[in-house]
Amino acid sequence: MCRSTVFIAVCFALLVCLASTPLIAGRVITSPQSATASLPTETTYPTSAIDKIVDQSGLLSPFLNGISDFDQYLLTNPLHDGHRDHCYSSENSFFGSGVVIDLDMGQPVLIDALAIWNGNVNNGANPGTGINQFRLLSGNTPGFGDAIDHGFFSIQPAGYPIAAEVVTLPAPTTATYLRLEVLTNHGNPGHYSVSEIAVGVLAVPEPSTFILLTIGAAGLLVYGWRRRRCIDSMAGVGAP
Ligand SMILES: [Ca+2]
Repeated sequence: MCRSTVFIAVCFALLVCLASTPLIAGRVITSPQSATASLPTETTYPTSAIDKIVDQSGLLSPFLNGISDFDQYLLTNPLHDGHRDHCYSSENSFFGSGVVIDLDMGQPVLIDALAIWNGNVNNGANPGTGINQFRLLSGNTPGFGDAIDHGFFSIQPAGYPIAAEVVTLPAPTTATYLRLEVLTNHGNPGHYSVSEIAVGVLAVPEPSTFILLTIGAAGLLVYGWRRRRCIDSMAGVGAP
């Protein structure tokens, strides 16, 4: 087999690898676009509304939404202040009757982890309100008719100030919506609470970027082939 043929075969193999391998460029931390809860907000504290879990309220060191690296940010041990105005606290916690929190990412994204600052409302006085066990679902329709069940998880009672706990999905999944089906809290008989939830999103190049990369690789392949052919041709000029 001549050298130019080998060169073309190698380049073609690399091109096939490029075309068939998802290019994952890292994991960023992102707030869901919005959140809803099946239970109303605690009547006594109407400011403890569900939108407070997706607006970075209470985080002592905020992240750049959709830009900060998920792992690097969490390595700084970002804390939450636990203030009632910066978290969600439910009116009651009648678990077993479809208690859910739904998160809307606004568009399909490749999700592989959650960062949860659990509930410990009233500046650290109520760790029993924090979420204990929950089931995680994802989907691309608001009604979760196409839901994927990612299984059951358990998170620890929050200390004070509140540190994040990372929940990693069994496998990355593309979804617009996430649902936490809250099964138990850490013992408070009246309410459950959560301070903040952010999502770890794997960055995948846009299709247009991917096409440009592929075209570029194909161009390099052709250029290299022509250059190699030229070199082979020149080497053969003086041969006996
Ligand atoms: Ca918050």
